[in-house]
Amino acid sequence: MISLNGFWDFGFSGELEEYPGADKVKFTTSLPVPGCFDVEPRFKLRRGVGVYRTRVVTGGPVTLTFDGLGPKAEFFWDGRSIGRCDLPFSREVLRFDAGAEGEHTLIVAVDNRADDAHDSLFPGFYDFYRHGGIYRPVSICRTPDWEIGYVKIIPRDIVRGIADVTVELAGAFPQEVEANFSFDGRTPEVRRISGGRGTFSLTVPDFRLWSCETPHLHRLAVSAGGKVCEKTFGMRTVEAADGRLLVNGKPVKLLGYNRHDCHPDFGFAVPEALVKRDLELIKAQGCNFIRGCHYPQSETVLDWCDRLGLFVWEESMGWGNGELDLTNETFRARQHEQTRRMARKSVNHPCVILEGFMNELRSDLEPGRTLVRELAAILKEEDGSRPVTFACNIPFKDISMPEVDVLSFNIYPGWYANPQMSDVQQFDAEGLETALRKYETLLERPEFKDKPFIISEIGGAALPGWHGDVRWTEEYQAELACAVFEHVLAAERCSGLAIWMFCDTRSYNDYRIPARPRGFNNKGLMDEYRRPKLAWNAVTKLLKKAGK
Ligand code: ADA
Repeated sequence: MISLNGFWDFGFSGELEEYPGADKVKFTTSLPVPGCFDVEPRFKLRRGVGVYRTRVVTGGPVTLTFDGLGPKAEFFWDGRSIGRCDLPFSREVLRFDAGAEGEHTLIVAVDNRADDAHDSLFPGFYDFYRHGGIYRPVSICRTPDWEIGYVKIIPRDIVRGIADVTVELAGAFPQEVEANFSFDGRTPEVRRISGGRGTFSLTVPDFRLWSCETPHLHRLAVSAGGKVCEKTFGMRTVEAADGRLLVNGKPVKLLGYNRHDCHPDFGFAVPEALVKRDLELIKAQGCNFIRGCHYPQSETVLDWCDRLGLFVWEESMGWGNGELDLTNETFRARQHEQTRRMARKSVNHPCVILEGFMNELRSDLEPGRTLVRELAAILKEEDGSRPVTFACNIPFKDISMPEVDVLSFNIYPGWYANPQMSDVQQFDAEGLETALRKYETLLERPEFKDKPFIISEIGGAALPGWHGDVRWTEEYQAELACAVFEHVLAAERCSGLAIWMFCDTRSYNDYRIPARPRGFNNKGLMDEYRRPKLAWNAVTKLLKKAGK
């Protein structure tokens, strides 16, 4: 496996012309991969086709892997198109014949031009900037005749330390092969794999539980016929039962933030060291949870949450999708595919305790409910060991929540107008409490009684450095955030909170996404460069006092 990360030649084909084809582009500079071209000073926030080029020495059948890019792309090998990407943030695996041994040219044409088609997974009206680039690592290898293509480890019994291990072989694999399963470098257990697939219940020797407090990780090396595949995993269980979220059989309260994996200087290609720092800040504050909004997460995020002990809600892409998207066959097929790929990619990460999709879809419509049912079924089929949810912003009108395991509300009392609080300029603690209680009456419905409940978004904006006691000031935001944390800490029926949001994130400020001064969603408790606002410090104090 060769990493193709590094500097690639780059040429920009402007926004007005038709895309001329990769071979007609002038390569004027070099840019880093992973990276987003529209954060570079020369191309800042420009729309067009960014063309990346590199040279690769190889030959014969190869497997080229992109861990995530977007919003759209086409791939060319020696000038010939070898595939497209319409699933932003998803892993793309291309298998093709690279031709004769020697030097070859790989071109990736990344398209961030306006695209509001109803089949698009990343149209321009979402409330987070549509950066163009190769967001995540790229690698290539010579395709072996066959390989251990997939290993899924599902902890089943955390008293005796038993995990169900599924192995799938890929390529021209032998019909019968002996496989060795070695945990943490110990003497292997031997099983036979017939027909390229098998599931085995195996005991993890001297296992230790994974939890937020003790994030112990184990390794499993599977080897068969000279091939090896190694995975890291954790022993822990997650259940939604009796209205509670249980991790390792014990009720947990999730406390944390929505986090966009984004930075003004790097777009969606946030360097590993910065990702690590973000997550450490959240953990050090006394929180235990992030909602990775609103797309499949990078391996960097998930690896670090595994190690640090932070719970993660991971979700496939969606943002307020309405009827025209929900009834578009291509859109639905892309949702299915992205959700399936996400589940398979993340299955062994113990940090992922909730799987979701379709943030704030029109869950009051029949096509919305059908899609929720289909996506939940895909997650159950691929994984089945984690509760499934989606963030609902219309809980009183919704018809889709009965299809999932956990109820998650995106609600904004104290910010967006609502019956209790429209026109209120100063923070009204009583109004907030009344509004929250009203939402919680929904939990008494018989079909919801046994489902855990989470506040998946809540918050208000503060312009960094803007002071006073009315909306948009740091003081107002701090009062709101503290009141919400206090409410959730005291509310028995509430299994979690993800404040909207960790830090300010680039968006737009136009007719479709108005009230985004500076072009940012300003509801971060930190600004976009991770400088704390008053609310961050106030919440830190509050959590410390609460013993977190
Ligand atoms: C929604 C949405 C977020 C963000 C938020 C806001 O609930 O899910 O992405 O746009 O509202 O700031 O209004």
